Amino acid sequence: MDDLAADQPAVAMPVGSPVPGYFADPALVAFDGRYYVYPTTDGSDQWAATAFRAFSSGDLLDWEDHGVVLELGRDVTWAQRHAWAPAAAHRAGRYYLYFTARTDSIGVAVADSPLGPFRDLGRPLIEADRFEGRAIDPSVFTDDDGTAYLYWGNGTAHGVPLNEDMTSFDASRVASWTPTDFREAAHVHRRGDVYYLSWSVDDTRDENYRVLYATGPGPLGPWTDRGVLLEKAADRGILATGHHSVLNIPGTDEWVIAYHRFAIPGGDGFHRELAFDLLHHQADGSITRVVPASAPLCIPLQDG
Ligand code: FUB
Repeated sequence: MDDLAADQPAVAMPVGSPVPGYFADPALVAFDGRYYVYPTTDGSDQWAATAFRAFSSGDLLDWEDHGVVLELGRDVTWAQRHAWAPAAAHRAGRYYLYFTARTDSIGVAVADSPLGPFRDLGRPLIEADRFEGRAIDPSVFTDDDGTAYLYWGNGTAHGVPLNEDMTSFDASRVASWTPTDFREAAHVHRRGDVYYLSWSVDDTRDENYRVLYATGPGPLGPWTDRGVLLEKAADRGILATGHHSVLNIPGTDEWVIAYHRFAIPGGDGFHRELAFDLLHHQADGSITRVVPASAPLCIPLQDG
């Protein structure tokens, strides 16, 4: 780890996390035969991180740290702090990094490689107060027809098709929902004809931070509640499991949920660590509630 790690307090390092260190809000994706994870860098009071790092892996187990790929202030002139909750997407040879900054706005930066250098739009993609609730926690879902959708929100969840350029959208097409107990981190994935909206409940500083989900017939709902997807395993010291992303391992029916939890041992809402688990979809459209594991997960990724 380099200079950013030096800012982290001298709490014992976590065990059992695929990416050692204090990180949260993982966006787990597969690009061009390799896994990438883009997290929030944690370990500072009030989540004051100023940069985004990227990690890559061939098997989900061994991760290479590629360092900072986007730095607020230097690369993003409209924001200095609170680099939170990135999301990544790929279209036509370009890579898009969506991110929260300033605690209330969402930006997007573009690169020719998953590792940057990312060029920011020069202004927020979603300004604070443009839509109901706080503009944080972007995530991207690309449907089978190639249409990409952006989701975000705190207090209210929003979703909208992105334009072809991936850096704009028609505001009149924004759909908004208040899923049960919705706090933040709306995420959509699809398996077959079923679309899944999942989201985090409670406060990331509370050990009960958890993930609920709903299903629907399309990427913008309407949504039917399906209950808890992921919650703490307090008996094993696994707490505050939330702010996730879901990845279908390309070419398979294997699914992985990436999320964060209080770092083990000694973590809290500002000292979180990443965790991965398998997701098991059922024929009736439900997903088996995740039993959070303590051990790292390894799934080699084939080229393609
Ligand atoms: O990491 C900073 C914030 O904490 C995120 O934006 C929220 O989703 C919560 O995880």
